[in-house]
Amino acid sequence: RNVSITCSASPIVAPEEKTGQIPGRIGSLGQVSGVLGCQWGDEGKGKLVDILAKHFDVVARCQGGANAGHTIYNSEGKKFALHLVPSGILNEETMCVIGNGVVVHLPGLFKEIDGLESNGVSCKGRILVSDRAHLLFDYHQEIDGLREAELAKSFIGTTKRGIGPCYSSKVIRNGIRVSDLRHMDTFPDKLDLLLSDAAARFKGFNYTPDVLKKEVEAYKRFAERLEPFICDTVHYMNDSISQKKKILVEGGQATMLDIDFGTYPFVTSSSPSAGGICTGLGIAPRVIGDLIGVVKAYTTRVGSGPFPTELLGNDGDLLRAAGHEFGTTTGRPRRCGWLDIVALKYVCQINGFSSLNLTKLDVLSDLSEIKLGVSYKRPDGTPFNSFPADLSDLEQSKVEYETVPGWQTDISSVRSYSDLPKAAREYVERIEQLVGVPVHYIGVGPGRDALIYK
Ligand code: 2SA
Ligand code: GDP
Ligand code: MG
Repeated sequence: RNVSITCSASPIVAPEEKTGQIPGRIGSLGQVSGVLGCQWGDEGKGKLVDILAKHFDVVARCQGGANAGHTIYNSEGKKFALHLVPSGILNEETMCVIGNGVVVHLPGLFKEIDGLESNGVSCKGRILVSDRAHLLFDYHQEIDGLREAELAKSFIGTTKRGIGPCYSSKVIRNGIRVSDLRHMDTFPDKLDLLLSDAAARFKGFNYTPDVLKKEVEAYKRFAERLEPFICDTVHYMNDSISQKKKILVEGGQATMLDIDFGTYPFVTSSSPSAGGICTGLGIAPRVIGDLIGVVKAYTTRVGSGPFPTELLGNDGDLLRAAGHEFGTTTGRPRRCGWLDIVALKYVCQINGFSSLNLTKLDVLSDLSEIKLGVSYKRPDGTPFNSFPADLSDLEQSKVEYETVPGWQTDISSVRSYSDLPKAAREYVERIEQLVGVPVHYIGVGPGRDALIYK
C-alpha cells in the first residue's frame, strides 16, 4: 500500500511551467493556508496540495494517520498513494511536517518513505515528525479490527488502521509519544501498561511476554531510524511563521467525518476541520489566512453511516465506475450520490472557507441531468434549518432535489473557465450561489494539469 506507478504517454506540464506565471489566485493565498475536505473524504485534497506545494515552503499534516489515502501524480504521470507523508513531498523544495495531532505508525511511515525513495523521491532531511505525536502500534490496528467485530451489524467501517484505538490511548492518557522513544529505559514499562490494558479488555488479544519483547526490540531500531526526523514541530512551525515562510496545511478525511461535527458515531477519531489545524500543529487561529474547501462535484462515502443523497443500485454503480471510486487505503468501493448542499453549507459555516475547489466535474460529463440535494424535510414536511445532529432525524428526513441539465461533452481537456460548456458553468455557479462561497479551482481530471483556475 505504498507507491503504485502508472505512466502517461507524455509529461504533464503545469501552467506555471508554460507561462512562468503563478496561475489563478495562488499568489494571493495567505501565509498560512489550508486545504480541507468538505464531505466524507476523498474529495481530491492530495491533488490540490501537490499543485500548491511549489508555492509554499512547508506542507503540514495536523490530524489523522495512515487512514488517509491521498492520490497524486507527478509530472511524468507516475501515481503515488500517500498515507502519512504530506502531499508536498513530490516538490523537492518543500519541507513536510507531521504534526503533534497526527497518530504515527512507524512501520507504515518507514515503508512509505522507502517506497518514495525507491521511486526517486528524496525524503532525506525533508520530513519532520513531531515529538508530541502519538505512536500507533500494530496492536492498535488489531484492536480496531476486534472492536469492529464486536459492533457486529453496527460496525463503523473503519480503515482498520488503528486510528480510534490510538486516539483513545491518547485521551485516556496512557498513550506513548514520539519523544518517549528517546527514553528506551522506561519505554518497555509504558508499552507493557498499554498492552496489558488491551489484554484485560479484549479476549481475542493474545498478549504474552514474548510479544512485548519483540515489540520493544523493533522499537529500539525504529527509535534510531526516527531520530533525525524528530522535531519540536510547534517551535518549528511558529519559527517558520516568524520567518515569513509560507505554510500549507493538508487536511486528512473531512468535516463530515469530524469527531465533533460529523455524523457521529460514524466518524473518524480526529478533528479534520479548521479547529484541528490549531490543536494539531500548535499554531494560533489568528495566523490562519485562507482555507480552501475541497468538494467533489457529487458525493462519496466509504464505511457505514448516514448518506442522505446516496444513489443506490445502478445509478450509484455508474457514478462509482465513472469516478473510479475505490478507497486509496483499503480498496473498498465508495458509496456514491448527488452533491449534498445542506451538508456543504454546514461544513462551510464551520470552516469559514475563503474558496472552494470543486473536483471531478469531468466525472459528471455523461449525465443528461444532475441533481443537487438542496434541503432536508421532516416526515411532516417542515424543513430542517441546518444539518441535523440526530441520526434518527437524518434517517427520517427526505431530501428535496433541484435538477439541472447536464452538458454531455467531454471536459477533461478544458483548461479555461470560459471554455467549459454553458451547463457546466451554470452547475458551478449554482453551487456558489447556494453555499455562498466562490469556487476558485475546478478539477477536470486526476493529473496536475487538469485544473481550471476560475
Ligand atoms: P477510521 O479508520 O477510524 O478513521 O474510520 C472511521 C471512519 O472514517 C472514514 N475514513 C475515511 N473515509 C474516506 N477516505 C479515507 N481514507 C481512505 C481513502 C479510505 C479507504 O483515501 O480512500 O481507503 O478506505 C478515510 N479514512 C477514514 C472511514 O471510512 C470510517 O467511516
Ligand atoms: P483525497 O483523500 O481527498 O486526497 O482524495 P483521494 O486521493 O483519496 O481520492 C480522489 C481520487 O480522485 C484520486 O484518485 C485522484 O487522483 C482523483 N481526482 C482528483 N481530482 C480529480 C478530478 O478533478 N477529476 C478526476 N477524474 N479525478 C480526480
Ligand atoms: Mg483519500
